[in-house]
Amino acid sequence: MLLGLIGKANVGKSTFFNSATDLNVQCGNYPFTTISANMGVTYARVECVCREFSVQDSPIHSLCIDGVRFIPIKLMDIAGLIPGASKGKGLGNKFLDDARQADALIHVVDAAASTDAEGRPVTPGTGDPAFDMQFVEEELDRWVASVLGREWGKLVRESSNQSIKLEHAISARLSGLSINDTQIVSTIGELGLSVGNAAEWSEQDLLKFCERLRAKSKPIVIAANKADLPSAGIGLSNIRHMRENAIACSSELELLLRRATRLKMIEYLPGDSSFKINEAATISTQQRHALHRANTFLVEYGSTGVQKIINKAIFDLLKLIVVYPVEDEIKLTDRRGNVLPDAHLLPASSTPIDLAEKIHADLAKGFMYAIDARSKMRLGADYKLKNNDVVKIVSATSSRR
Ligand SMILES: Nc1nc2c(ncn2[C@@H]2O[C@H](COP(=O)(O)OP(=O)(O)OP(=O)(O)O)[C@@H](O)[C@H]2O)c(=O)[nH]1
Ligand SMILES: [Mg+2]
Repeated sequence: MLLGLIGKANVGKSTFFNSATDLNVQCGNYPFTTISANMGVTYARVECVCREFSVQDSPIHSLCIDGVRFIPIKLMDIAGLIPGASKGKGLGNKFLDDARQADALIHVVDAAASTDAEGRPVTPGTGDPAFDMQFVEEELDRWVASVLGREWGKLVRESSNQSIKLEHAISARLSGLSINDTQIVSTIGELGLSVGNAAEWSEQDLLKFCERLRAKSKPIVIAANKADLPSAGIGLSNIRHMRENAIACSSELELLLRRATRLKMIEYLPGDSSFKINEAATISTQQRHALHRANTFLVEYGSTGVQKIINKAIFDLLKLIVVYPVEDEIKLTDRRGNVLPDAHLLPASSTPIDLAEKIHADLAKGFMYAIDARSKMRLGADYKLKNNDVVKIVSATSSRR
């Protein structure tokens, strides 16, 4: 699973990326700072099951701090776009090609209206975040439409001559969007279009069709960034007018809090609603001032918004669940005695075989059954895993691992 950061040029995508991954890619107050996509790892924040089981865990790949578990997921920072990107303007299709790989998108918007449509800095409050938001999504839709439109006549002809179902021809052409035939058929139905007269679809029909397909295959959460700037008030309400579940955030303040945490000036976990200053640390007046700014933001918004946005993408858009595999269902350990060693993010309808597959292909090959650590009941191959399940996989091949 991969989350992608998209948005107009110069809205703070790379700052969001750095704040969420602890990496340090280039940021700058001008458009097209990022040219090639950056890849990193961020984390979902959940309440760990260690408290429920009253165990002291020792995770390996994920992280548990005082009962708060951080589970890794890949995050991609993508080049910015400007109006006309689907026709190649700015960095054009490069951006769109990268966006295609993501399973869900975080659309970063400059809520402070401090940049024009092409990402150039302007007096804060004079930009138009609502317009930006609309054009970015339209560019995505137009790009899908251009991929399909280029070959529409050919696809329709092939599907009637060679009796390939049209939905199949479409899903094959849009393979990067990971959209299935059923979704395509249901979208055609929702729009009152028909497969029978696909040759007659207007350009507008095709665009509407692509808009729906894109929304289904690349769900989006809006990150109303730069919400720390005074000019963000109006921008935020305009954004929320269009998308009421947009989340206000300040990537810059999240970055600041993480750096202060690394320097041991404060105690703070990503997603926290407050932080504690370590009075023994040496903190300059300027640093205290910056921390005060962050605190004011947390009091007003409840958090910096960065973790909330990542969690929304993982749990609301992708509807992933958290599952803890163990080798000993009594002690909840792996073979080395690590307690609750791992937590995995899996699609909601996953089975124990899917979990085994994620751990090791061999484990899945010899799958016999799984054991639920809570009930100690056996779970079959077709059991649908639930959020926070702790399971042992019993496999004929497990001893070879
Ligand atoms: N005040 C404030 N400034 C921010 C915030 N996030 C980013 N910025 C500033 O916005 C400018 C652009 O940041 P980047 O992260 O480079 O933006 P980008 O969207 O990656 O830009 P491109 O790669 O050029 O598309 C920089 O000057 C950042 O310091 C924020 O939350 N608050
Ligand atoms: Mg960038």
